[in-house]
Amino acid sequence: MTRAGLVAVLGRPNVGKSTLVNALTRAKVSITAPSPNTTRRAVRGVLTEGGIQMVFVDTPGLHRAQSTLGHRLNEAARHAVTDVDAVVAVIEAPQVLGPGDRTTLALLVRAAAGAPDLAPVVVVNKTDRAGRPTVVEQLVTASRVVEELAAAAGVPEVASRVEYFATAARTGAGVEALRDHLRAAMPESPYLFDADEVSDVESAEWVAELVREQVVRRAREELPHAVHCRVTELTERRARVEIVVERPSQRAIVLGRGGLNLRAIGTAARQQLPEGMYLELRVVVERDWQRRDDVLDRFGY
Ligand SMILES: Nc1nc2c(ncn2[C@@H]2O[C@H](COP(=O)(O)OP(=O)(O)OP(=O)(O)O)[C@@H](O)[C@H]2O)c(=O)[nH]1
Ligand SMILES: [Mg+2]
Repeated sequence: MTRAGLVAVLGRPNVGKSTLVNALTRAKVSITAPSPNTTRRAVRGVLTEGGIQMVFVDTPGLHRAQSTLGHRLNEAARHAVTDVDAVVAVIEAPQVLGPGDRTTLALLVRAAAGAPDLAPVVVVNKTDRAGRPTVVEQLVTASRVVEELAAAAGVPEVASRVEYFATAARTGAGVEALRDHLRAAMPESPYLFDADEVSDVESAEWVAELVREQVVRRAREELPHAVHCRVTELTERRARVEIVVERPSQRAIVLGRGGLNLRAIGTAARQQLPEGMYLELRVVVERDWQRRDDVLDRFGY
């Protein structure tokens, strides 16, 4: 009998959830960037090895939503913890534990309380950016907060089920130990995905995501939030992608002087596409799309 299960990865924006899911699956299944709210839907990354399949659910960062899009992102993350076999709450070592981290740990406790077989895990990530004492302190603080939250929720016994790991997703440190622990938590089950699948992201969506990753990595402040990418044509030889922004001034930023920024975006994205594929980019303005339910529905958020 094979074993298979779902592992939801939660945390506030920018703690390294997507980087961690990529490291755990040993593939690039989710885009990453230094700005918050990079992940916009629950992306599933699959690892099948030795008769055991793990499906990691990367989620949008939990945050104080300021737009309709933001509310939908939080909703997607909260929804991802239902019916899973393990929940990984990610916090980061170099930052003081804040309200977003508490929300994350509270969700972990709640998910574990409702499911006695669920494996609850806390990961302190970015250990490469903090000294050993800081990492240890963060682990201790997290476990104290988990105890408080579990006691307050009337389920103090849940705290003793939580396991703690420290990782540097970017370098891979600690990832193997975490993967081994999660693998052991997978129940007997048929596979949930075909054994050779690595993610649930369709090729058209992936091309759009690779473009958005490059736009966001080159942008600052509010621009990353204002960008949506969609594929308008996709064949084996060519992809056309529209970069949607909210205002003409943002269009100018994405284009850059003489279109240089857009060209750099295209070059970097194309390097990750199949050899010889032609990529055509266009920047279009759709006013205030982040706040409009009709547009969000159309964009699939
Ligand atoms: N130094 C260091 N940086 C990391 C590590 N893990 C992730 N990062 C960086 O942190 C930034 C955010 O990483 P993501 O994986 O996109 O974070 P996320 O939690 O998925 O963010 P959202 O999707 O916005 O919620 C990127 O610049 C990553 O390269 C790590 O272990 N060490
Ligand atoms: Mg992410």
